[in-house]
Amino acid sequence: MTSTLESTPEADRTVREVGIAIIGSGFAGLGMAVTLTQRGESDFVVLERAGDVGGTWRDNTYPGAACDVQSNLYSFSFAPNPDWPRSYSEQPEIQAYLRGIADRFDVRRHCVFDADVTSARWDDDARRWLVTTTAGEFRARVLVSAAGALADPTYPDIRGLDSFAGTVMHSARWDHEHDLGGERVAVIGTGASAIQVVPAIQPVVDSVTVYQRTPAWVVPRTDHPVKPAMRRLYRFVPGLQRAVRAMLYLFREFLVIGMAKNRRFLKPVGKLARAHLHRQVRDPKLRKALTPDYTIGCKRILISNDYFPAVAAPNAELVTAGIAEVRPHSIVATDGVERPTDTIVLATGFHVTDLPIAEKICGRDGRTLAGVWSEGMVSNRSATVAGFPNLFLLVGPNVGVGHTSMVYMIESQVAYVDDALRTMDAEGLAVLETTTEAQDAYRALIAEKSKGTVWLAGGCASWYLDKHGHNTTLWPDFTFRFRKLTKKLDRENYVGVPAGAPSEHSEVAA
Ligand code: N01
Repeated sequence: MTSTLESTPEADRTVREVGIAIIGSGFAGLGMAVTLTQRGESDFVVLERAGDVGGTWRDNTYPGAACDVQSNLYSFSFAPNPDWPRSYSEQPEIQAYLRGIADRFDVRRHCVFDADVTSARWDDDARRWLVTTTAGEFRARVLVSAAGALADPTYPDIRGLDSFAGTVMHSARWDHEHDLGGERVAVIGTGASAIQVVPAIQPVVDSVTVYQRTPAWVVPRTDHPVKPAMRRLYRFVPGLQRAVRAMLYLFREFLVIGMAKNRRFLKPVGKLARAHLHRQVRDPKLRKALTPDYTIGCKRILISNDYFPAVAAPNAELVTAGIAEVRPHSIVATDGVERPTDTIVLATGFHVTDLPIAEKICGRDGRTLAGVWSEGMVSNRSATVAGFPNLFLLVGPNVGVGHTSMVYMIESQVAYVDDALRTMDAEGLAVLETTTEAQDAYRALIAEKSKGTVWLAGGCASWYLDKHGHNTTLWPDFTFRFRKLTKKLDRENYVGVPAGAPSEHSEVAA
């Protein structure tokens, strides 16, 4: 099998044969690509809709964008970086890290940039995925979707938003050409993105109005620069950085006890958040408006030292009344107050429970993944779906985490997918497909683990739950349990068709 990677117009008209097509080059896509490269697999492409690697860390360039997990943990275990300038890195450093990974592990030569996947269809006769992109067509034995869950912004359905005459930008699609200096800016949303945007822009704007639907629990950010001596130490004693990483990991896993097992253990975290609010906000009315009425942890716990001071600043206003309508030069709240506005920042999140990539992937019987998931996302071990042979999902259903590093989960998933690919090779399988029974069992496992957790019973609405109130996004347990569950392919939950065996669903049980 050959893979022609030159992106010449002539090549674009031909269908390129590849072993594995990976969609996306964020942490997940890169992690998969590095793993394949490391074991000598070279017959793969990484289809990237943008012009560079990085995924969400390439796209989220809003002022103040930073990670709320320490970099010693929020990085690949196989590529520690002794040179992180701060304990919690900012977006440019993380993006530089990911670009460095692509270079160091020679992944770029597999990347096809500006290749937006418009459809991926399983051809049961050919036993191949036919992947159509804006940079040409690919026929792949295996498709790995690493398109990400925080990839496609959600634009709110607010009356009159289209009629706004000023600038509207989503936090994930920041317009750096637009100068906010001296403007009256409205920020809609108070999630992880908003609480980073608001303090970053508050000092330069004329005024900032924060439209809050639900207040967030916010705890202090224990961020600090990493001293050069410490960086040297990390460089020469890598075991030290590994030890710090392990400590951070364990500390964060303790939160799961409170979130998923016994709510009592969340009490100290709640106290910390209340004390933080009290210390930073003196005005009792504002303090009350910023106090959540749901259990801490139900939504993502946010970390910030400058959000509350920014909202309490003289040129800031917190609006808790809903938005009635947007007019060409103003926003009218449901209490009737109209506020003149020059720019609207939508910090309104992403399509997480309705992943847009799912609309583009068509399985054996012609149904899209979105169609199969219309009543909620289902999978076996968060990675495979019955009816979608040779398809593997990274950062798909029930892999999300609110308390620790997503990179840990991604590495668990990559190991699982890699074991599946090795199994296919070792057994000479043309097709590997999970069973509906395995999928049902996994759904039941997730439902059982989710019962009584703070995400389901914490008294809030969040993007962790789908429209039916089911947890289809989060892994509701310790992350080491996910790693154990996905350490090896659960071969008994798959049907494999050997190469050369008759096509027509000639299922050979494992
Ligand atoms: O998005 P969100 P985000 N009218 O969905 C509000 C990761 N992340 O971009 O809470 C008015 O959390 C909505 O209100 P409500 C992280 O995983 C990580 O902030 O639904 N308001 C909410 O306040 C995070 O969880 C970092 O009532 C509307 C906000 O918009 C995920 O990204 C940094 C509205 C959306 O919050 C998403 O965070 C940033 C409407 N019509 C992000 N619609 C790190 O540091 C929505 N809202 C790693």
